[in-house]
Amino acid sequence: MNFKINEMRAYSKEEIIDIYNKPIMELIFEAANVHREFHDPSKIQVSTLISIKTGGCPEDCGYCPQAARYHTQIDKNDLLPYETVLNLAKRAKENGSSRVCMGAAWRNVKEGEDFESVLKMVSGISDLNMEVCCTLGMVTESQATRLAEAGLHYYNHNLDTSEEYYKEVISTRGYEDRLETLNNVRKSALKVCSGGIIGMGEKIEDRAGMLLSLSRLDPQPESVPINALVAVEGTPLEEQNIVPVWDVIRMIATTRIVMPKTTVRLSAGRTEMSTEGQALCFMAGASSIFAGEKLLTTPNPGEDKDAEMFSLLGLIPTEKKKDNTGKFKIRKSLVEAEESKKWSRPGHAIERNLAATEKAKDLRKSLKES
Ligand code: SAM
Ligand code: DTB
Ligand code: SF4
Repeated sequence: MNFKINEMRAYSKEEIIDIYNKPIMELIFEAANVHREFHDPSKIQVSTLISIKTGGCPEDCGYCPQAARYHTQIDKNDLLPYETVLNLAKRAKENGSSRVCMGAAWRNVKEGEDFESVLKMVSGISDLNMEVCCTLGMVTESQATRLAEAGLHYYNHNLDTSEEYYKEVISTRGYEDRLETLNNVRKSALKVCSGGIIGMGEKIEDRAGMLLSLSRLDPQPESVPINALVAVEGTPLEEQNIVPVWDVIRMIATTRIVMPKTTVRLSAGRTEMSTEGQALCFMAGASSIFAGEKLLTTPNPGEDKDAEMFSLLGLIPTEKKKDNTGKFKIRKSLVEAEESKKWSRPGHAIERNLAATEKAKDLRKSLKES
């Protein structure tokens, strides 16, 4: 299930701006139609965030309460113990989540004890028959592959905003670094989760620019989180106004139209939204949320409130997608098949190599389909 852009309409930035600016009822109607074509509108995917390492981050992302250089009131912690994380994941499952997303306030993943612990957590949560996602900062291709082999399904790494506005928000790493991480994730068997934030002082052009960059990734991301800025005291963006709900709805609808097959997640900012506002986001194509009292460090509507909302709106939380642990076994044999291909002498159509090439093709096909 890869969303190749050549199978879909590639929108220009101007077209994306025009979609965003459509009369709101037209926009919601159009997005709802696209949504119904590719998704079941009665289903909602529920993920729970676990902040496995909180605060003390060396980066300067202007929105982030976890950057060490800002003076925010958060409870910092080093990497949580395996048992604590597994218990939190079990609780999330009991409360109806089908996926856990582990977040770490790291610039990038470093080889060593902590990474080995994260791999063990991934494996443990995957064994609970839950989907697992991680957001750990920048990753290399080999780290992404190791995460996939441990049982990870998704890797989240956001573009956050347009390439132009990005420099106003973050200086310690560039847009191209983000794209490189997404490329590394894409080369592994992991699914790509990448989106951004609105309400950081950006223009509509920047919102469209971010959607342009995301929609031109080939394949497009399987998951796109849309966050409304949670303006946290002590960060450079502390004085930003609450994002108008209509902007969130427009952003969700536009994302749905330009990336029809992607799962659009209504992410941070829900505490500021009414049930009616969220209902319009679901109508416009959002089909996933983060559950629980807390996102990583900031508040989120609790599970009870969401259960009430789902019941009112007739939304049914989805089960975990079919188990694809086998996929990683397939991946290993794919690597073996590719290696045996490398042993071939150019021009010599040795039977074994032909067979290995065919096998690799089949395996690649089944990987794409799963
Ligand atoms: N350190 C890792 C990284 O930057 O990739 C992972 C954690 S980071 C907190 C994950 C994402 O959360 C960010 O890329 C940003 O989109 C989102 N985020 C962080 N602070 C936020 C805030 N105050 N409001 C909305 N979204 C926020
Ligand atoms: C994403 O796009 N939003 C989530 C998840 N991916 C990691 C994080 C939101 C964080 C909001 C601020 C906080 O709670 O610290
Ligand atoms: Fe660090 Fe991630 Fe926060 Fe940026 S968004 S400061 S990288 S935790």
